[in-house]
Amino acid sequence: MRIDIVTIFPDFFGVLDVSLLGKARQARIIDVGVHDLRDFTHDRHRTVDDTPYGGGAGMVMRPEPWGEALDSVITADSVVIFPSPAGERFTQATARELAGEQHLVFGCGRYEGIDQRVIDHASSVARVREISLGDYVLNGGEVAVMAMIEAVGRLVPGVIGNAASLDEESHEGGLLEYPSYTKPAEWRGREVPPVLLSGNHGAIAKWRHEQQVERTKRVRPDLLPSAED
Ligand code: 6GU
Repeated sequence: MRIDIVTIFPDFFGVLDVSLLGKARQARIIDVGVHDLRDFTHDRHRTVDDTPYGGGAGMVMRPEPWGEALDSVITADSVVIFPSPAGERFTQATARELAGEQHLVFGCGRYEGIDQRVIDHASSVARVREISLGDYVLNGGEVAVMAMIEAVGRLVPGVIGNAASLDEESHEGGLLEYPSYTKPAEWRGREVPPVLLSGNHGAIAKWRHEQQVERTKRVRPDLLPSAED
């Protein structure tokens, strides 16, 4: 998979060198290019924003540098993602869809957003999605894009050694994960649930499923199918 990121804060993405994604980059499973939006300006001050037409607070990102930056990375096969609190919600299903793509382009907006014509133009040359992490506001798209890249990247074949570990985690199968335990069997007076020491794989699977349902009901009832469905 190829990932291109356009941002005015390229330094944010230094963390992509470490951990699992860093290894995936070294192994060339995931190729990442980070592009400084200001490199596509032509004035002495490298201006990327201006006041909004129609008035109002804040600044809007000007279309010209965005147009040139996106022209340099987008192809007809790209999926272009604009992180935005006004976008569709990012879920594990979104991550799975994006993990199947060959080329993702992330356009990180700042200030009050990007001139709408940039999104409209990108939509005329490639598939475009405006995506939100959730119902809260971040200062810019950079941190959101980092989260999306981590969620997508770990689903790309070869990034995680043990693919089976992907099947049992929270949000795969619509339930939250069951609690996990390791040695020692007793710690500070707290014991590991005896069923996990029983060697009875049927009983263990049943207990884990019950734990998933109980935890989901308690903290995320919205994930369970409603009684009328
Ligand atoms: Cl994707 N961007 C920004 N700026 N704020 C957000 C977000 C994205 N998702 C939630 N809040």
